[in-house]
Amino acid sequence: MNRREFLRTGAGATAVAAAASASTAGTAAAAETTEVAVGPGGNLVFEPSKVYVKPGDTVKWVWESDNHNVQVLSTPEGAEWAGTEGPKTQTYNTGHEYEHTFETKGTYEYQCFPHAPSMAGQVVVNDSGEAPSGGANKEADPKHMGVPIQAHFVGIATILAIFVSLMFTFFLLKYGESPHASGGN
Ligand SMILES: [Cu+2]
Repeated sequence: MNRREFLRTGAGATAVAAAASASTAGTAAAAETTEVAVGPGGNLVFEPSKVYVKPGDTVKWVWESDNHNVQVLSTPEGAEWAGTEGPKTQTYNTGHEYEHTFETKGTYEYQCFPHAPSMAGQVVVNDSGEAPSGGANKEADPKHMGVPIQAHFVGIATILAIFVSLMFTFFLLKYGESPHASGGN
């Protein structure tokens, strides 16, 4: 291979690599890994207990105390997730790491079998990888999850009510007295 051929090949390879990385960036936008501490400080919790990720993102559980596992309770339809290896009584100790890449959107529920039901967590896979209402609150209380829709409904109902009463007032002022007034004549 002479120098010119080498340069041409090099340029070609660079172009191919650039194209490949460009198309990779276009299709799989920055897959991320979210860490969940397992039993931090000896507390029987997953921290954070609820995480939001995008399809293709990975959640990595890192054991910070002993005798815990990740037992899957439910997955979205069509999704497969087995949790930590072995039977549900199989536990792992400090330093253990377990990770899973989530592809299917929806809510995944899991618990630590020996410390259930209090030691439990959720993985929510959605397009944004953020909590639904603004994203700031990653620890949204599940009891409040239905509120945004109701809040929208109340807001729309309030606007409608104001509009209707304004229209009522308008027509009352414009036409309201005329039947009585003319009838009185
Ligand atoms: Cu546990």
